[in-house]
Amino acid sequence: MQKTLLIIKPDAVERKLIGHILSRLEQAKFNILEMKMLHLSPERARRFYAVHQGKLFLDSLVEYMSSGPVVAILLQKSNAVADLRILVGATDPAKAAVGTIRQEIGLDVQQNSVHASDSLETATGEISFFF
Ligand code: IDP
Ligand code: MG
Repeated sequence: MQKTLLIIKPDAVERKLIGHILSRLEQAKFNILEMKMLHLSPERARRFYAVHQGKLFLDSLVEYMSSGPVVAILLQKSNAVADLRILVGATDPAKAAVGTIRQEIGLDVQQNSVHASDSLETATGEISFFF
């Protein structure tokens, strides 16, 4: 069993999609181990996205991720990291596969409703960032 992290981003919390996303996760057989709602400060959001230092979209991303509450969710499943990335879909909702969460509810390449850890190593770091 692997662990991974999903974040419900501010656009999805604002649109009352928390329950919908939890339901998608449970339908896909993820175990929800821990869950926390919080409002990231710009400083903390910037630390979370430190890997994107230097990217043109970073300032805008930090502003968006600290614009309202998010929900951090610790998930467990066999092959959890890769399976969650598949369920979440491509970064740009317009390019995400049919049936993925981002294709279904994402607004645009920035406001794409959810974050998912991209490797086992990243997952470990991101889980300890929140839990
Ligand atoms: P990922 O979330 O699919 O792993 P990353 O490339 O790691 O995508 O980017 C992190 C987040 O930054 C994305 O989920 C999205 O919110 C935002 N982002 C990525 N690329 C762009 C862009 O080109 N314009 C605006 N925001 C972007
Ligand atoms: Mg990423």
